[in-house]
Amino acid sequence: MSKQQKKKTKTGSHKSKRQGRSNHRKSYHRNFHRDPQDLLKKHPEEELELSDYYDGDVSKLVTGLVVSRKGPVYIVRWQSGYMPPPKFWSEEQTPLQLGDELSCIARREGKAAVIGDIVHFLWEQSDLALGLIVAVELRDNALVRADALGRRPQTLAANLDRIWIVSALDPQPKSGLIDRYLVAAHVNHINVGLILNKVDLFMDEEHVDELESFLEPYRSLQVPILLLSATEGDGVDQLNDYLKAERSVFVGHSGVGKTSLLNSLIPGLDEAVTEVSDATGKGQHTTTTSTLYTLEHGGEIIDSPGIRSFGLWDMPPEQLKDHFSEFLEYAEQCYFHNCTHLHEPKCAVLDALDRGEIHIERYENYVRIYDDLLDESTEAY
Ligand SMILES: Nc1nc2c(ncn2[C@@H]2O[C@H](COP(=O)(O)OP(=O)(O)OP(=O)(O)O)[C@@H](O)[C@H]2O)c(=O)[nH]1
Ligand SMILES: [Mg+2]
Ligand SMILES: [Zn+2]
Repeated sequence: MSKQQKKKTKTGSHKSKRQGRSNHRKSYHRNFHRDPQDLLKKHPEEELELSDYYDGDVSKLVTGLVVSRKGPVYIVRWQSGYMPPPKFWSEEQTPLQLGDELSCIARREGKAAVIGDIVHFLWEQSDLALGLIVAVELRDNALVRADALGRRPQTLAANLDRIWIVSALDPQPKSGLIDRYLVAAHVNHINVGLILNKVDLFMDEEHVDELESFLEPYRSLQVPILLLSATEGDGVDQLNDYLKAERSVFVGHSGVGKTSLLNSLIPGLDEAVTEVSDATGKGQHTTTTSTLYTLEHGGEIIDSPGIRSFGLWDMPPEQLKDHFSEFLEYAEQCYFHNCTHLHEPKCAVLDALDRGEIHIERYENYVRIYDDLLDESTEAY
């Protein structure tokens, strides 16, 4: 098998209502080992199901960056490490060079790898792949959500500089989703930016008002807000200025134009996009796998599948308030030091809300998310 390229399949994903079991939650950091060589020693060759090719020499570990995943196969960009000897390659294979991408499968701790992870692998020929990932480098950060049942963390991408939350007036934007992303990014110390795409469709007066009222709650937060048109190219240069110095990810509902933005940023890229459904007003979940692209002038951007909802992971309800950044300057003046800003007397956040200094929509989303988290944490077994 030679260099692998990734193409999208069109299978949908089904998510049912979340049923939180927060007591079962475990830190996702637990799986990671600092020293992959220790890991190889811990799990002998037989346990890793290695072929005879691997002779127990841990210096044969190779390092790469996960740029995509499809089922059990990870696409890894080879970054450094041991070059396999000529005998490794079969007759029909062309030996890879550093920087090339190859298919890998994973064993043991390697299975925790996600897009953006630095992984350690061994050269290992199999039906599916050329490499076997056995360890994942500790992450700087990760975008994590609760899985559909709310029982496990689902890591969407690792080692990010910025999350671009993409929306459009069509499909209808949901500020609740944006606020959940903002919280998840804040928890993990990842910068954010808001993109309002498809502005070419919303230039008339009526839509401009709608657009402004949608964006208003976010205007006072310290986050960049970009109004763009992926299809017309408006504002794309401004976005490029951010992207070129960072590794970032486009997230949001299906149909908002994440892949279209990628297509406009990378000349010649022609990834599949699909119209928003007339019947439901929603996107059609065209992108099904996250993929990392390297931009010509620097920077890396990950296109991700549109999501229906985003459940916060490992968030005790009483900590939520710390991740609504505009509350923080007032919270110090609340009478109770552990004020939740929900019902307490002498609450400085509620006073600021009354004075219009905190946006009502953001506050209402805070209450909604708080209630959701409370439901999860008190759910009976
Ligand atoms: N008018 C207009 N249409 C756009 C723009 N950007 C995207 N679209 C259209 O919106 C539809 C959805 O775009 P996609 O790029 O597939 O959206 P996506 O966010 O990648 O969707 P998923 O992959 O399903 O998550 C397509 O029909 C695009 O042509 C834009 O700036 N203006
Ligand atoms: Mg897409
Ligand atoms: Zn308060």
